Amino acid sequence: MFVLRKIITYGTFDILHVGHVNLLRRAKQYGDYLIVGVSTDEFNATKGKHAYYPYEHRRAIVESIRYVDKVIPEESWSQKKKDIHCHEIDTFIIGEDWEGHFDYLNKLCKVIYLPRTTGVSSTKIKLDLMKPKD
Ligand code: C2G
Repeated sequence: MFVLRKIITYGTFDILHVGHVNLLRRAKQYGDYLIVGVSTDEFNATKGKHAYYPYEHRRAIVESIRYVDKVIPEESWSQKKKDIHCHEIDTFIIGEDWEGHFDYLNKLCKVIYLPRTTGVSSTKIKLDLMKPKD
């Protein structure tokens, strides 16, 4: 019987760039079904982040990515255990900038930290676009 290997990851995914796409593509290689928890605007505020795109846009953009099978809202730091349980997740994956922060989930599922893509970030894009054209 074929068992669906389910993966979950979370993030803001503002101003989508190749770092996000690399993470999602590599995460999908660990299973068959990838769920992405996209941070709501309210949750972003608790992360001290103000996304350029509102949640509805970021959700629609992430949903359109071929590696992504389902998007759920990320509304709190504490929802991961419930998500892993109710979506029957086998593997939690996130970028290594979070190394160690989610080890507590390894009682429920595999926890994997993937290398980040260097040289690109939404913040860098915003700063570069603000620079006067030479
Ligand atoms: N990422 C990456 N390389 C980059 C930028 C981001 O691999 N150059 C990864 C991050 O490590 C993360 C994902 O892309 O796994 C989404 O990044 P963000 O949108 O910045 O997510 P973040 O604000 O870190 O939110 O509960 C977890 C948080 O919601 C994660």
